[in-house]
Amino acid sequence: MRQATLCLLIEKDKILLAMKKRGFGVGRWNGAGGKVKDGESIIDAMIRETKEEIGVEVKNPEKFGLFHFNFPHKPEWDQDVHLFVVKEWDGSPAESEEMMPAWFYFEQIPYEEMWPDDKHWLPHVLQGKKVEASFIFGQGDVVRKHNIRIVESWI
Ligand code: 8OG
Repeated sequence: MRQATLCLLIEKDKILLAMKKRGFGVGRWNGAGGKVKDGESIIDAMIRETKEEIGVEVKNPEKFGLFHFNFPHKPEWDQDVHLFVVKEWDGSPAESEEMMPAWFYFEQIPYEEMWPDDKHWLPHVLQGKKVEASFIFGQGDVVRKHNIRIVESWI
């Protein structure tokens, strides 16, 4: 299964999201991240993508989620995504060719302009819970089935 990363910067009651300007997920607010390259570790991929997409150097990332995304009508989109929450970093978030970052208060998160699964798991993560979840998507990126499990710690 293809592996990808997702990085969410959190500062007190605010989260950094970035508008995806091109490629997969274009037009949606999301964390930085992308595909893990051959021979690259998951954590190195997350650090690299976050630097490339929003210009910050991640410090002390903590793994908060593992997602299994399935698209039965488009299996080439299937992937596992590893979520990291980051509370320390160097540099200021900046726009790149791929993403335009902005801070949102937790209560103003634009769920309707995000991947439709995010509303199911992000509230848990904002409460400090770690999650493993599966999502099956139908045509039009509708969530057909989902399953979320709170994880105490990663093996
Ligand atoms: O390299 P590429 O642009 O394909 O990476 C896709 C990015 O989108 C990567 O950071 C993982 C992330 N991503 C998915 N699916 C979902 C999803 O359903 N919700 C969120 N929040 N992010 C997702 O690939």
